[in-house]
Amino acid sequence: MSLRDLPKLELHLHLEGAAPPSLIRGMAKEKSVDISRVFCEDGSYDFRDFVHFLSVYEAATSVLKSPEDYARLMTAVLEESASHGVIYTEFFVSPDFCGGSDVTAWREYLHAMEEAATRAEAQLGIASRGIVTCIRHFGPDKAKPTALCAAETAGGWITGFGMGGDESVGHQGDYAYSFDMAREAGLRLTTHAGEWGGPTSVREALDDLKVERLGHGVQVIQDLALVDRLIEEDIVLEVCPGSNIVLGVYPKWDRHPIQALRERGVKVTVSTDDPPFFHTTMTREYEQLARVFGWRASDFHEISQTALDAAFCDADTKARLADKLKDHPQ
Ligand code: MCF
Ligand code: ZN
Repeated sequence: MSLRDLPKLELHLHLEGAAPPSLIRGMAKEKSVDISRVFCEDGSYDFRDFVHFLSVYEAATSVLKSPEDYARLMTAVLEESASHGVIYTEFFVSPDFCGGSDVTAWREYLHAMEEAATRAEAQLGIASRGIVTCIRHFGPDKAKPTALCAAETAGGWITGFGMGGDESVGHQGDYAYSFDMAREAGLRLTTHAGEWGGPTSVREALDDLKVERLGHGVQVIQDLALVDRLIEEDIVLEVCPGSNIVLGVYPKWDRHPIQALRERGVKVTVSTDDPPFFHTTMTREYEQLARVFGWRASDFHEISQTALDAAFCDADTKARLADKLKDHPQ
């Protein structure tokens, strides 16, 4: 079995975080922007810890200045994902980085991204959707115009609303106004919780934001009663093991709780988060899961089915993706 060829669904991918360093370096050169501090000598992204990662992410993103830049980025990322067998991707996209959460500017960026995504689907057979994402450490007031951008562009390619960033800042419930606005606009909801914030953050995400999926969510393992609640409420985890190891949430792959969560009955999916930052790809995540936990084709098929069920896309798209999963022998 070639793990690279297995059909994959990825529910947790930050668009700028998936940017190949060569693309960002090239754009910086074209625009004479000095972002040398973003890179190591070997050309990869350079950061020390989680908080530094967030600042390097934003510095790298600062060279993306126009809708055309975002179209180039979208094309490059979808080509790379398709080369790893990905048949469906959900992107976290941030109006804060695309025109400062001004709705008119956001529509232009979104149009460019959507066109690139439609082209990639026609040429490479990879489908995608967007989750408008507010950034926690920018604070609740910044999240409101972001949620307005989400509500104004809901339907079509934008099917979800979420939150990323530094979980140690404030509480999930501080963002309830924005999540309520997005829910009323018909968007599906997810938030980063239980990456750093432990079970308390997970509980707040469920109680105060009423999300149906959790970005990471893995620290729920510290509270088995809450694990039972995730199972009862059918909450799906967007687990990004390679990201957790590089950022130091867990020290080593064999200490990662993905397998323990799965064995207890939690619905898990697998994603890369910000692949070039974490020196990973979907193939590499699969290789590590096979090596460390002995996952086989049937395990990968199960998580793909979970991702398909939890995907924020329409029934027709799901039916097409289900056919692709069925076509692949186990
Ligand atoms: O999942 C990783 C680490 N945990 C939290 N947040 C992020 C991760 N990768 C990117 N982010 C955040 C970051 O604040 O999402 C934003 C970035 O600015 C982009 S959303 C398109
Ligand atoms: Zn993330």
